[in-house]
This record gives sequence, structure tokens and C-alpha cells, in this order.
Amino acid sequence: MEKNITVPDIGDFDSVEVIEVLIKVGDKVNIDDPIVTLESDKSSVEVPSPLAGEITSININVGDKVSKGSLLAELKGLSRDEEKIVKHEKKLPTEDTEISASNSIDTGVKKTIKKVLPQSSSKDDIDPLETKEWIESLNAVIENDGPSRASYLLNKVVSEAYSAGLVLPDTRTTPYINTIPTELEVKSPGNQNLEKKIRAYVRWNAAAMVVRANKISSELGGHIGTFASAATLYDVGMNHFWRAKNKDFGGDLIYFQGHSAPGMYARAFLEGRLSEKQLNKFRQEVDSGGLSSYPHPWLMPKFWQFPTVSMGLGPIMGIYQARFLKYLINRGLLKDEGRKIWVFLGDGETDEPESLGAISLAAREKLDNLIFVVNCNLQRLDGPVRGNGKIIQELEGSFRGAGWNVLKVIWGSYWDPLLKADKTGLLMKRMNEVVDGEYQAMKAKGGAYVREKFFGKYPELKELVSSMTDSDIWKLNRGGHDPHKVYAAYHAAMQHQGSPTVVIAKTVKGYGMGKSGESINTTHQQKKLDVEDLLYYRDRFNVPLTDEQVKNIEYYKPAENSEEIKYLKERRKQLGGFIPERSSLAVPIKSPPKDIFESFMKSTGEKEMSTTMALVRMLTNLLRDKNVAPRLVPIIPDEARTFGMEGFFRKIGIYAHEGQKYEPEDSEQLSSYKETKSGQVLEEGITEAGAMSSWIAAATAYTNHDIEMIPVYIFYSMFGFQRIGDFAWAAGDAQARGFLIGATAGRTTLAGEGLQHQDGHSHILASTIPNCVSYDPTFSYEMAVIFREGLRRMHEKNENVFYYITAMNENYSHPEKPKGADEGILKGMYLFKEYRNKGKIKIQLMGSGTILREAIAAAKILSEEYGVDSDIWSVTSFNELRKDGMEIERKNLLNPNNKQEKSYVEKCLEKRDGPVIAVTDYIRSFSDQIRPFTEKPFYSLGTDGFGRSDTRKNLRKFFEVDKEHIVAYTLSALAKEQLLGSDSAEKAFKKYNIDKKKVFPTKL
Ligand SMILES: Cc1ncc(C[n+]2csc(CCOP(=O)(O)OP(=O)(O)O)c2C)c(N)n1
Ligand SMILES: [Mg+2]
Repeated sequence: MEKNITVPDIGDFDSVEVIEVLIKVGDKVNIDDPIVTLESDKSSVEVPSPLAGEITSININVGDKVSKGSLLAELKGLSRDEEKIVKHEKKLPTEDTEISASNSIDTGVKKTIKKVLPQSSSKDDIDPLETKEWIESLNAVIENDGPSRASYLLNKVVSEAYSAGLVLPDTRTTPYINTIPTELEVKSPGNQNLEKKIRAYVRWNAAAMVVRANKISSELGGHIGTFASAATLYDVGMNHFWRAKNKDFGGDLIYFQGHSAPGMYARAFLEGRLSEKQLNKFRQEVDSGGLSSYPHPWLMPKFWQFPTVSMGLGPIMGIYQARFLKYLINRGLLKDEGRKIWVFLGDGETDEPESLGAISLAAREKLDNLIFVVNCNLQRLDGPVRGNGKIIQELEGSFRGAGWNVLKVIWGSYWDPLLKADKTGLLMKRMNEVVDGEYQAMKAKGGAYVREKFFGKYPELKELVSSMTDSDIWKLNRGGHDPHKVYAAYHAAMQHQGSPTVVIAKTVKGYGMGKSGESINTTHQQKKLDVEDLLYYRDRFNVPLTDEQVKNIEYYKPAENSEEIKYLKERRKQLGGFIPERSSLAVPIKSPPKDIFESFMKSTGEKEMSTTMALVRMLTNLLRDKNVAPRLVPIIPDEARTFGMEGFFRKIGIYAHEGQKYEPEDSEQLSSYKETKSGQVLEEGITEAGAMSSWIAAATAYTNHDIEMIPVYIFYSMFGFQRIGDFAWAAGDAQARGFLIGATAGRTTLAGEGLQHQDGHSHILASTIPNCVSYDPTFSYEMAVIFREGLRRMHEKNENVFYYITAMNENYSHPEKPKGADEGILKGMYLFKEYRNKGKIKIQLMGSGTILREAIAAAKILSEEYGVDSDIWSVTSFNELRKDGMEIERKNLLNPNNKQEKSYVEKCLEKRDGPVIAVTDYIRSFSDQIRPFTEKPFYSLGTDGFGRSDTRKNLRKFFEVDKEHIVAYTLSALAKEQLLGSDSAEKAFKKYNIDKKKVFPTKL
């Protein structure tokens, strides 16, 4: 049966151009195979075949204009069965099933629940007997009908009460006690005695390492207090939960709190992975063999996986890492092995907006592969985190509100009997009312102080501890230092399904440091311990070192065949290997054949387009390459339509873990909003920090998931490095590979958006990151050459660099690639055109981005009207030219006796005449970067100053980068160089109405 393929609803456009015909008569096509590519002046989109069959005729040619309903081709169905007409049918999602998130606390123990113990009456209870009956009824339901029936009844009662207008209690928080009742704690199978010893040695060696480094020089710094508070939190994970990557398993991913790095080194030392010599070189990284101050994959590429020390980045990167892991699984690129992402953060660190900024996304995405551990030692650097409040309660409220499973680990086991004996409920009341500032002071001041200040407030509580000595009271430990409590919480976190889990653990900063730093405000900065402090620390944790050894600050490592070392290694063996460890087994991606890029090398003729459109078209082409297509990860923060990328929605789908539960408003259209579980586009919403975190996850998938991915994150260039610069720095550290595309770039090219949008400096910011390779191309062939090389360098050759490319929204026609330009395009400059008319005077005119076109126009005027010839250089990367120039200059300075080498800039310019005039849409320091690498006089024009909204023409005039200013300033420069009289310049200033009294734009 013959069928027509027509243009579907293409949105707002009336008549659009056919730019590619992707079929031939006789081709067999499947449903959704692309038939033609259409392009409006903003975006390009492929039309998919609505049915399977054989093409019998083609009714359009490249260049034709078509509208909705235009006949594109005819097709013969192969057989009735195969003719599945999918004509934009109103299809409701079927592929995704909902997993309902459980809001209840999942302790990991199924079908058991603690009985509710009636508390003794408080003065608010006017009828204790009635209260008791209620509680007994509840217990009866739990016993007879089970916990879910009990929950149902409670919920029902609450909603009835709500409807009746009762003011219900605020339930954001629960009482200030552990979430998991003692009876329901799952017991650790470990040998507690050995684990305690191991922990003590790790603690000792971590502290010794810092103290030793500071003996070498107090400049070296380091931290003892942070790890001292977190040792148990890490140790329990290392001994029992964290599974390493090996040939059978992808590995759990652990984001360690940056300042606890010494603890990880100390453990690796016991494991035999680091030597004493390396420990002695803590924070001495200049000569090889040192240990980096914090987790820096760049400096320790076989050890650290995640740069976390800039506070707040770890938590949000961890969330998006967990999300990206699900993305890879849902797209069928990775097996679901139940891997977990663990993120450790400080309680002070939660002040950072980035730390908590994406927690609702984590719950919305049901990231049950994510476990946060917040180490609440109640202190940050200067003092208490919330002296007047309770950080644990505050965090519980935030995380519960966002939909997380919250597990509070506040009190250690020594408190259990007291809590059990608390018949009046007063102990819990006291726990609730004490603020963090007091809790901190209590841990700094000893048992007698706690007796008086904590228990002493109520006679009943004082009585409760009357038989305990001050030392017993002092031993009442906090949950985060109790391996049993921590084990139970981690176990529960591992079992929990349907939402992410946060373990909020209460600890003591500088735990065990005594007067030198336990719970005192200056703990964070403590890096020097005197002999007395060290002896105290040794005794506190029973480290078997003599006084002499302590004085020498010796490390302690038991013999290889000792119980402790055997146990520690055996535990790691059982868990699949060591952690942290960084490696990659990813297979490189073969670069696509040249023909994918071929169309960009030709002139577009009259046809105008922006480099953004060219890039989007290139990505569309790449989606036809079988190696590249599945690995592309387009990442967009709510700007797809701005960049003409809406065609991707339908073509490759937007990732949505629950698929699409609604019929989109625009379902009839070709670019309809299609969300799907296997979607490829990461449509991030309005979060640059989130989008960048996604990009980093994808850009490091080659090491964290052993799969090479190609992330392409497209954003307003102003909201790139300026907004997320610290993430970009972390990406460099993590050796990310991928593309960052600064779209709508250039201070005068974006035009109407004004001061906060118009970017004239992102390239300068990009240039500060050593492994970021950046380009500001003008023409589509430049973009194609650069992008292809990026694919080759990063994803085929696995170079640890990442690309920043600016793309513009100005439409113009693109010429054919000049012969042999490739090398120069990649190195940073090439000769675009030479004017060799009659003129005796010559200039070297450089430009980049859209402003190169102003330079080209200026060159024509200069030649035709003023007899000034020019060599026009398209400078694709001042940043790359500078790198080359600096390196050569250094080499020459180091070798004054050798033949001096030439920088690439010099090689290009040495045989050419005249001064350099460089003009860009960026601040002058961008082009000034290459000034030292040529002996020629050098003049820069650029867009220094705040942007503002106006037309491109007016903006270019304002910033003095339009062709008229280029002409006038060039003539003036020539006068200065005494190559021309000054009257030409003066005439030009007059002719172009250039107001010499205008204030310099930086002052306006
Ligand atoms: C973005 C950023 N700002 C500031 C710092 C400096 N800094 C290092 S540790 C610290 C305090 C950390 O407190 P907390 O998160 O509670 O961790 P703790 O050491 O108490 O476990 C600060 C402010 C940093 N590392 N990163
Ligand atoms: Mg803290």
C-alpha cells in the first residue's frame, strides 16, 4: 500500500527549508528513521518516517521550502503487519512503572517494629489513663494487624484531625534521639576488638602525618580535628560496606570530606598501599611522591576520584553522580548492580547553598543509590555551626521536607540504659532543649561539668546518673563514635529503597585530642601537637608505642602477619579491593569519519546561519554515527529553544526516570516535549550548578563507570565560567573530558539582553584552567574542525583536556574553508584572506568570533578607500596561542645559547608587514595575551565595560569594535607608527561621527 510522508506540525514556522534529503528511492526505512532535515532561521530538525516501508518516490529537493502538510516522499508498506502507523498517535506512556517512595523510616529490618512504650505522664497530659489506652490500642494493632495497618490508622486519624481544623504538631523533626530504636539495630558481624585497634592506628598515623609535616615547615598545614571526628564513620564503611571496583563489579563511589584526607592516607598505609616515605611527604607535592593536601585526582591520579575540598561541590556533584548512574542504567549502557554513591560532608559545609541546593532533585529522582553522611561535630572552622540551635534537627527538617530517608545517629550505646530508664521522659526533653553551643562546651569540659550542666537541671535526671562516676558520665558517647550505631545506620541505608538516605551523625570535633583540641573552637586549625598532647593521644587510644617512639612521632604499623593487618586486608578483599582507587577500563570511541563534518567545510552561499545552528546541526549529524551517537549526552539548563535544540526532544528524548505520565501539550508537533526513561537529553531546569555537576559526572564516566561518554553542555556563556567557575576548576582536577559550549557569546553579539547577560570575558576565565582548551570560532568550518579534533583528542586518544567553545546567535553566511586551514584553526590562528591591491601600507588584522566579520569588512574599506592592505587572521584561540607563546619563551630563556625557537604567533607574522590590530567581542586582555609574542606594534580593540541592551550595531559602535571604529583606529595606529599621515585618521573620525569626547566605556 502506498503512503505519503508529509511535513508534520513544525511549530511556529510557516515555510522552512529542506537542507538535507536523507533517503533515496528504493531505501528501506523503519519507523522514526530520519527522512529529511528541515531548517528554520533558528533551528534544524529531522522529520522521522511515520511508517516502515520502501521509498518509492521523493518529492522535494535540498533548498525547497516546505510547510505543514507538504509531501516529502512516498513509501510502500512492506507488509500489512509491518505497517505500524505511528502518526503522532496520542500515546500515553507505557514503559515506566512507578516505584512508590516510602516516607517511612526503613531500618533494614523487615516486618519488625518496636512496640510503643508509654511514657510517664507530663504536666501537659490531663488524662494519663486515656493516653495509656490510646497507646495500648496502638500496640494491639501493631501486634495483631502489623505495622502497615497501624500506619494506615494513624494517617487516617491525622487526616481526620486535619479536616476537623485541629492544629497539628510540626512534624518536620523527630525527637533528639536516634532514628533506629536500639531493639531494631542490626548488629555488626565484625570483630570489634580488632576494628577498635585498627581505628586507633589509623587515627594515630593520620595525626602523626600532619604533625610531622608541620615539623618540616609550619607552612604545610593539615588537619587533625576533622578526621578525628569522622574516623568511625569511615572505618565502618571501609570494613563492612564499601565495595571496590573490580572485574566483577563497578564499585561504590565515595566522596570523602576533603579535610579528612589524612585519615584515608593513614588507612592506605596500613593496607600497604602507601609507604612511610610517602606519608612523610604529606603536602609536599612539588617533587614527585608526595601526598596531596586534599583529594586531588590531578595530583594523585591513581588514588583520588573526587575533588571535594571546595566545600559544597562534593554534595551536589555526588547527587548528580547518583542521577547519572541511574541515567546510564536506564539508557541500557550499564548494568544495574546496586552500586551506591556515598557522600561525606561536614555540618558546616551544609551552609553552602550548593550542599543542600539539589536535595529535592535527589528525592524527586528517587535516588536510592545515594547515601549522604553528615558529620555533625557541631563545629566549623571558627566556632559552632549553630550555637543557638541544633544543626542535626535543622538538617533533619530540610532533608525530610525534601523527601529523604533520614537516619539520625545521635547517641552512642552508653546512653541506651539511661534512655531506657528514663521513665519520666525528662531525659529526652533535656536532650531536646540543650542547644549545640552547650553540647560543644560539655565535650570540652569533662564529666563533672556534664553532670552539673546537663543532668543537673532536673533533680530526676541528676538522680538518674547518681551512681555513675564523672568518668562514667564522660564516657557517654555520641552516636558517630559508636561503631554499633554507625553500622546499624549504614545497614539500614543500604537496604532502603525509593528515596535517598542521609545519615546525620553526631560527633566531637578533635575527638580524643584532649586539651589540645577536643571540642574547642580552635580545633580546626590544630596541626601541631606537643609531646604531652601526643602522649595523651597515644594513651587515649592505646596505641602500642613507647614514649620514645611517641617523641619521635613514629608511625605505627603492626606486622604483616598480625591479626589487625590480616583482618583489615581480609575485609577489603571481601569487599572487592581497595578504596579509594582511580582507574579506567573504558574503551575509546572511534572518531567519526570526515564526511560527517564535510558539509560544514563548504560555503553556505547566500544562506545565513549562526555558529550555534551549525553546532546543533553537527550534533544532529553525529547522532547518525553509530559509535558516537549513544555516547553523546546533551545537557541543557532550560534553554534548548534559545539554542535551537528543541528538535532533540523528540529525536532522542529527554531523560525522565518515570517516563512521561502526561500527554504533552504539543504532542502533535515534530519537536514535542518527549520525556522518556531511556531519554538521552539531560534537560536540567534552571540550575547551572546542577547542569555542570551532570556534565562532570558524564565527563568522568570513563573512570567512574568505565564507559567513555561525550557530554556537551550548552549554556549562556555569561552563566558559564562566571557562575560555575569553581566546578570548572574541579572538572579540571577530575580530568573531565567533554565539551562546554558557551552559547549566545560575545558582549555585543547577544545584543538585547543587557548587562547581566552579555559576556565579554568567559574566555579569560576559561584560560585560567590549565587543561581547558578554548576556542572562539567565527565560521561553521572552524567549529567543525575544532569539534572533530576535540572528539579525537579527548574521546579517541583519551587526552585529559576539556573543550570550551563559544557559539554565537548572529546569522550570517559562511565561506568555504580555505585550503590548508585546519592546522592553523587548531593552533589558534590562520590566514583567512590577504588584501594585496595597490597599497604600500600593510596591517595585520586579527579578529575572532563574530567580530572577525567586522574586521573583514574594515579590511575592504581600508583597501578600497584608504589604500591600506591587510592580512586578515582568523584567531580561533588567543588562549591556545598564549600557551604556545609562553612555553616557547620559557624554553628560549632557559637556553640562551641555543638557536631561539619561534612561537606560532611569530612564525605566522614574522614575514609580514605592518602593525597588528586585534579585535574581539571580549575585553582587550583577551587579545592582549599574545602581545609579547610578536615584535610588531600591537593594538587591541575590545569590549571592556559593562554590557547593556541595544541593537548589535549600536553596541558595536558603543564598544568601538564595529568596522568604522576598526578603520579609524587602524588609520590612527598607522599615523602613530609614522606609516601614514594623521589626516586620514582625523578624516575617518569625522566621517564616522566618532565622538572623541565620549568617555571610555569602562566608566559608563
Ligand atoms: C568553598 C570553601 N570555603 C571555605 C573553605 C575553608 N574551610 C575549610 S574547612 C572549613 C570548616 C569546615 O567545617 P565543617 O564542614 O563543619 O567540617 P568539619 O571540619 O567540622 O568536619 C572551612 C570554612 C573551603 N574549604 N571551601
Ligand atoms: Mg563540623
